[in-house]
Amino acid sequence: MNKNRLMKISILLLTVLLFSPYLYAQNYDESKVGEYTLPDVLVTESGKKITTKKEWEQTRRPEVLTLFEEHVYGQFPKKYDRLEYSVKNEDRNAMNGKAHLKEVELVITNNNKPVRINIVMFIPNNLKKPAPAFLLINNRSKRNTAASRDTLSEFWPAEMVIDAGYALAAFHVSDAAPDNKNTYQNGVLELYPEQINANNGMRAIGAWAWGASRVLDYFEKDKDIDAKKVAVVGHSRGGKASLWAAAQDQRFAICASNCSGNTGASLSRRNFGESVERINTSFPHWFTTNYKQYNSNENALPVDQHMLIALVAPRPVYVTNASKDLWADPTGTFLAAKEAESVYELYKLESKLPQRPPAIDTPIVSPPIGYHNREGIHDLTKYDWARFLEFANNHYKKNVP
Ligand code: GTR
Repeated sequence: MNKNRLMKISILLLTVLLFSPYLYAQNYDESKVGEYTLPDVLVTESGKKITTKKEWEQTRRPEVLTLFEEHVYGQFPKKYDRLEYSVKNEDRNAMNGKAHLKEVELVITNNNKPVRINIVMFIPNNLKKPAPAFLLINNRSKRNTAASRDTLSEFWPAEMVIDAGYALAAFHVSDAAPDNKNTYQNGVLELYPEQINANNGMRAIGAWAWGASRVLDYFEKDKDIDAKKVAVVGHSRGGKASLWAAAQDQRFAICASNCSGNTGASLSRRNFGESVERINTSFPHWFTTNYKQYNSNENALPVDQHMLIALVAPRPVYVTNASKDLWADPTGTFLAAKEAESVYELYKLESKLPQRPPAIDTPIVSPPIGYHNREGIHDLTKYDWARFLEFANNHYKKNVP
């Protein structure tokens, strides 16, 4: 290659590098959001209007679920050969006698390939019957959910949850799929290798949600847990997975999705904060290959995220934001929750959400749709958990602690 050509190519590459942050610059200006039209959650692909819960359950719900599988999160294989579990560590007197600690290893096998999911769980000792539970899909440090309780993290305030009369469990996303674009296949996807090259194949977020479902399979065998009262909780990328888990697995009684933002609880078509192109570029291993065709092309999506929230209906769903987390688009999250109301209405469940986004720290903790925009940064805190507890109490009609 001659010198001149090399020089030209270098200049071009340098320019692209220099300007790439601008190519992905995100909008934070409400006046620049522009117009958009959401797909109607209650109109089928063939244009039929859905007016009853029967039509929703028989026609539109399966259709919407398939659209999300096909275009966004990928297939969700339900069959596997075996699930075995063993209690690796146990302390009946944990938390000064308040709780029963169990560390359980699940081994799920399919086609002779195993995946291991480790669960840490605390169960209140003073309950006479199986405990309702919260399950966190932990996307952050394992220290947050340490059985030793030597780090008391707000991300998983186990003592507070135990005091409120619920069991608390967690598993780490890396057991199901490492959160890495080069290694995410080393986990659940080894059980389903056909997914890897499929354009609608499962990716990391799908694998994390799948992991949550397997923990629920285990809960059904654990007499300490009331498997009919399990809330699945996730923060941010974990909150995208908690919504997808609750959409796919209707055994989850409640879903909490904290600061889940783009391709979680906030609307993709709203041009504010993180975009589909940005998320697909930063995290190519989270969603399907098909999803990449919606980069800068959100209007072509046959779904938007209000429809994911609606898939949780009639079960209660709680979505949140933090005031300084504009990346996750608080307004877009609130609007998505509002748009899901029409499906709850088919079940005669009246949403208590206000017409406009509520003020900061003004939570709506009445089912079926909970929402708050907490003062502060992108995080999962005691404030968030305390609201999830109130919401669950309201749903199960327990006294608020
Ligand atoms: C960000 C990502 C968000 C959210 C977040 C997190 O970098 O853009 O969509 O998932 O990470 O998981 O904390």
